[in-house]
Amino acid sequence: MTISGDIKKACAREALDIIQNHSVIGLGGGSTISHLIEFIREKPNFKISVVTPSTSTRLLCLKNGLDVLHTELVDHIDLAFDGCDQVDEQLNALKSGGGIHTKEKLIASMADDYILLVDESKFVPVLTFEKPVVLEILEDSMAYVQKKAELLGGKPIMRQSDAKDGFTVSDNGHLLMDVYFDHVADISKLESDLQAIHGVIDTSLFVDVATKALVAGENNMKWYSK
Ligand code: ABF
Repeated sequence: MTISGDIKKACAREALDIIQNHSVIGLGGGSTISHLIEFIREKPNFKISVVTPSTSTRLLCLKNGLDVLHTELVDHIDLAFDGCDQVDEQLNALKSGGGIHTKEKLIASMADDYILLVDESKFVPVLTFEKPVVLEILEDSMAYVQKKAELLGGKPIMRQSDAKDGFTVSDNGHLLMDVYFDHVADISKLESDLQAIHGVIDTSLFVDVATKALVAGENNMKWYSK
């Protein structure tokens, strides 16, 4: 199913309505967030400050005249918004885009609410794991984490960068490992088992992280809360 940009725009516009003026908001990545940034710019006399883990989102905010704060100086965020690849009915989510999930989870933990903005094609009863769980790992732990991920039933593949014909390095200077799972019986257990592997910095499985989700369909919009 191809999702029209109009659905993503409608989702972003609905999200705009809950942002208070003079608040500090977190913005993740993806096209829906890009629409939200454009809508914020269009709102007259609307002054908000942004915290973001995403370089492309930071640049887009600056180009749109938004005030972007240095994350290291922020200890509280009113609302944080993000996209994801898939979210289930318990608001567990899988994100596997740019490998910035470690910082995305930091932003989420700082926020009173962490809200996923998705089109209905991404809202599923149970996560299907068509996309990999991404691990940010310490370089020294590569072979060890690969072995542990295989013992958990995963198929680990180090993320390669064609440009540098070597391993992709995250914004934090660590390596990224894409782990594919055919089937996951217990998402919470998988997340805690992966987190327990020494060398794993964080995973792109968001279990008990999102507090709300806004799901946009062709003709409807639905809010979900934890
Ligand atoms: C990002 O949002 C990634 O996790 C994910 O790939 C992307 C999807 O957002 P959208 O559907 O709005 O493009 O955070």
